[in-house]
Amino acid sequence: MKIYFAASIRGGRNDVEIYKELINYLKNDHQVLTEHIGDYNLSIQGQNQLKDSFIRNRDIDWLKQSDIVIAEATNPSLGVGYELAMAERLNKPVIVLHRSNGTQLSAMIAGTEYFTKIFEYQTVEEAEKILGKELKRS
Ligand code: 6IA
Repeated sequence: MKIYFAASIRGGRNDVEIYKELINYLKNDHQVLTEHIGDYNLSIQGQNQLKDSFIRNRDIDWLKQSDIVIAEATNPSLGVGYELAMAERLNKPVIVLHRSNGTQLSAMIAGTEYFTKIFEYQTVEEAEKILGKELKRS
């Protein structure tokens, strides 16, 4: 399956280690189109040579190509919110992961009926179990 993994970049990179672990887990059985999300070097300084419009259009193309969108939404990110709204518009299956000991998930995500698969987790192992189970189903 082609997976579009969405997570915070300019919203803050505190959870990059978690993104990396989840992406590596998904890569065992699937193609992750957005591997760079788990890349330490993609910081606020990273990819500065790329124009924002290029990044945006490339990401939307990938989102269109994907079979499913998986968002780690603990660290609030405008980009992830935008991608989730786009996934809804394109009718893509969506899984939202959110750490219970982190922030509170935005009402605009938690309150959107389209997002039926929102999962709270605490450890990466727990998140992997959720993803394993859900991806078997879809
Ligand atoms: O608002 P945010 O930056 O937190 O948005 C993060 C989301 O938007 C991610 O799920 C990405 O798919 C997408 N996104 C935002 N910025 C980039 C990017 N480079 N490269 C790829 N995808 C991105 C930004 C470089 C910048 C830090 C200089």
